[in-house]
Amino acid sequence: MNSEGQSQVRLHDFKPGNDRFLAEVMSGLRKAQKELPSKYFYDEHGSYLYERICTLDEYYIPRIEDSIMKAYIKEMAELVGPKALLIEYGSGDCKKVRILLDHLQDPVAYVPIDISGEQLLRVTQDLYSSYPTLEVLPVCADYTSSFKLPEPKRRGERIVVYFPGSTISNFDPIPAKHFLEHIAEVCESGGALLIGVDLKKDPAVLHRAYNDSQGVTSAFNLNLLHRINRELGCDFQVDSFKHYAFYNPREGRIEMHLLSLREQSVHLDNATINFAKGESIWTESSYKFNLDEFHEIAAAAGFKVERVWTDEQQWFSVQYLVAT
Ligand code: AVJ
Repeated sequence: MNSEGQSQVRLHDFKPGNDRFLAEVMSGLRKAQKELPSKYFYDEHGSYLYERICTLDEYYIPRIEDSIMKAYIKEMAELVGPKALLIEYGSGDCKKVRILLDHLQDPVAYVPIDISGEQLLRVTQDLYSSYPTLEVLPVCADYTSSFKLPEPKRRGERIVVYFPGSTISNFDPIPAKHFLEHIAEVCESGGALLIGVDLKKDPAVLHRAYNDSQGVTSAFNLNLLHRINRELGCDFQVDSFKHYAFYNPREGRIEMHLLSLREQSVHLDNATINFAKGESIWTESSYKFNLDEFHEIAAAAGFKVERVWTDEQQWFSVQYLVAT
């Protein structure tokens, strides 16, 4: 405890440097179909915009996931069992996990993992105020790369990974399988994964969710260019690009792009990158699954689907997968 009576939070820091950011931006912009990794959306302002997206009526995911969590939390807590070590990938504002923390029986520790270090410190403080006896071990990392998990003081009965919000949707099928394999290793046998998985639905609903009427998703997409300008010294004319999102039914995914409204060039680390008028940068994929499709991916990664909860319309699912 410090003089303000707040506990000193120790951040386990594996935050990647700007060199990795630059390398990934450069290689993405050199491809025939230009692309940028969606994980870079979440700087301070991007995280704020994402939180605003999550309050929009059109963006159904958080609302429905939350209703599923509330309806079935007792069953979920029972499956997780006592003395679990709870790890969350992409913990963000750490609000979703609270319902679990409120219902789990004596979890040994909670390990939030997020790329945004500032936010992680803030929310860890809040968690300590709400759950004074819970050991919180925050990890700042790009969870798609390897890092060492901190050791909790008490030994847990099992490791349970929480991966809500259908963040798995951002991975292409092969990386998705690899990522789930990695989680299966982290959980060890007997551990489990509680995951939010978005489902296929009327494309009109999907279209509205990624083209909201207030333009928050557009601002979220364009913020990536502002971030690249600021952190990598690039010179994107952000108002010469336009948010473009559509459902690709063949691939079963929403694609977000940034369209160049005119012929233009940008400069990045001594390179010049040219854009034709109408050319796009592909910034995000958000896959929508059938329950069978996801079942197959989970099985291929070493998970048995133990329980699936959905809403009445089957727009979203929360699934409990056990590592085999
Ligand atoms: C955080 C990956 C679940 O794909 O729906 C929201 C991110 N992108 N609006 C999604 C996002 C545009 C979101 N996930």
